[in-house]
Amino acid sequence: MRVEKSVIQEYNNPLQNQQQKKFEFLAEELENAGKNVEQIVQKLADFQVAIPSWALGTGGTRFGRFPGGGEPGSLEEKIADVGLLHALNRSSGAISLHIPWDIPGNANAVKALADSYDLKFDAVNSNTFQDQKDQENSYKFGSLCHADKAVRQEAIDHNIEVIKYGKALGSEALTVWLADGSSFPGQNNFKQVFQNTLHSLQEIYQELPDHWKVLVEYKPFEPNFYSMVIPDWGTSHMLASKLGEKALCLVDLGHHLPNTNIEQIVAILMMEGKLGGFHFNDSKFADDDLTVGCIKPYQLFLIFKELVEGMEDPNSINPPLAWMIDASHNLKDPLEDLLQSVEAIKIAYAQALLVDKEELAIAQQENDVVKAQEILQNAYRTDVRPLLTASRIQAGAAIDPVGLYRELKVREELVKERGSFSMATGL
Ligand code: PSV
Ligand code: MN
Repeated sequence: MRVEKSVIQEYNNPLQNQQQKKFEFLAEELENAGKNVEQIVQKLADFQVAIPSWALGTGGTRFGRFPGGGEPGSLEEKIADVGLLHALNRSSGAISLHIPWDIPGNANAVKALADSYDLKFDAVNSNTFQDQKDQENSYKFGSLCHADKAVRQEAIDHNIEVIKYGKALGSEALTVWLADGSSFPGQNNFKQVFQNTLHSLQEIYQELPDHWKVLVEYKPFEPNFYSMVIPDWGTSHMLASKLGEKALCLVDLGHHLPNTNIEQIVAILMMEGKLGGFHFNDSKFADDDLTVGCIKPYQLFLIFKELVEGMEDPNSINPPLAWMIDASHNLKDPLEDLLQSVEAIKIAYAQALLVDKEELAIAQQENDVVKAQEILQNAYRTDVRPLLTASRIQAGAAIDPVGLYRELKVREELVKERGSFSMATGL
């Protein structure tokens, strides 16, 4: 199913007037406060966040999975789903693949298909956290960290193969997330598994094309509960520094213990030029994989405030970031959930763009804690949605992407096309 531009235009026409009024009201207020509204709307229109292939199907917990039907069963169908999202919001212009589930049979044809939806290929993800049917060794006790060189080699080769697929599709980054670790004291030698991981990553790094990056993701627990080989940003940073310039840290919002100050991590990594990418989601407890912004929208705003500060700093040494949603949907239609997530990300971005940096610097200099809080909360409490809508109209997206998705009965159409029992491959 494809959503044509004319359908979007027809949907927008009757809504445009009301939107214009809301936009003018807000724009005037912001212009009076010295903001460049046109520039903000342009930034929002340009903002793109990648969709991972594994977020297009219904996830589950270990207690069950309740698939909603019409899920994409092939790489081509996954691309079509992201194409749908991008047509509706014009902000989901990239797909992030997971190997081995998304191996492109004919890379040129897959690229052409993605092109027809105006999609790029974001970072490619390796998977050494499960065993595949044709695998010689088992990752049960680790992959890149494993005590046995043969297992490490198999995991290294897999990552190199992932780079090969990514190259064929025009991707420019490899994301490595390792489930490696131990669940019992004494199971692993902490130093040994770190060294093994470093040496394995060094071998992968050597195969990285010059213009590529490798993003090292960390996670404090799960599936291993006593120790993870890369549990935190410090370890990720240590590995990325030892590997070299093309290695950067990846922050996944769900990969922190409760109450971790993620915005501080973001600020410091960007200061060091070592923040490479971002996985968005939200959580109540840990890696809950909930819709972005559904639990802690203020935290998301504070993170974006640091991201914007880093991105807009002319002296920043941090490279451009790879943005991605990394979520799982147990209850909602995955595509609706993704539309909500993209919206939440753009809202936080818009709010962060409203922070008065100069005023904040003065308040900080004067230790005026009250003023500093007022400045942040003024930005956060601005209803920026008319700016987002304006950016969507500018980019040719639907004024209300979820509204149009429902009006077009997209899920029903997908169920008709693919059946009620088609299940997405991946996680
Ligand atoms: C691990 O929890 C993770 O966040 C990593 O990014 C994986 O690649 C992704 O989930 C899907 O398995
Ligand atoms: Mn992740």
